[in-house]
Amino acid sequence: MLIFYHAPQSRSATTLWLLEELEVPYDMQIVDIRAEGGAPESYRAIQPHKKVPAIVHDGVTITERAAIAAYLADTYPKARLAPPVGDPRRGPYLSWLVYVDAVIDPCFVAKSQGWRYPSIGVSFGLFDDMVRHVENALTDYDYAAGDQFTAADVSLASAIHWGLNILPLLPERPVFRTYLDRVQARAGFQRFIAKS
Ligand SMILES: N[C@@H](CCC(=O)N[C@@H](CS)C(=O)NCC(=O)O)C(=O)O
Repeated sequence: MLIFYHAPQSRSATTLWLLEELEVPYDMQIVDIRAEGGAPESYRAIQPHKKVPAIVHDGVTITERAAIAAYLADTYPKARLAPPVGDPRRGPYLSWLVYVDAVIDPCFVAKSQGWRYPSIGVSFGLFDDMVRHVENALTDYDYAAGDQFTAADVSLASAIHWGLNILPLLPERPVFRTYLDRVQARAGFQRFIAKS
């Protein structure tokens, strides 16, 4: 039994897309994070900061989007969205999965808030370094972890989409657009759009 806690047009959309790529059954619970005062206090028992996404799988609660993605992709290997232990793509895959939430997301927040900070001593580093890293990676390879679409691409493409089209604060790069076109042509993405 898989319960998915979601709020439309939020970071949990990434998890919704991943679930549609995996093609597994789930029970979606909408969390009203935009209510006055945020989500209900009772939801804190699932997510301590009252944020989405969260999942409960067979009675076990998993929070943090990157952890949820890694957990789901490993739990449902039939979809082949996680290179297995021993596969040389496993390292890059995990690095990108975490990089999206540990570096890209806070870089977006810092940029949108107009924060100024030194390059040394801030864990997520500088926005321009992040842009260069993502551009270089997508110039070298079709997908985050190389030649194969993985759960890391769901996260990376979601971040690029938000950065280019929603916020928007990511500079235009041809590889960002061709990458989005490539991953958004997938049937899993179309199923996700139909459920959004
Ligand atoms: N570190 C969390 C962040 C999730 C997050 O920021 N979720 C936002 C949605 S965009 C949220 O639930 N916000 C509601 C709130 O802050 O009360 C994760 O990666 O899962």
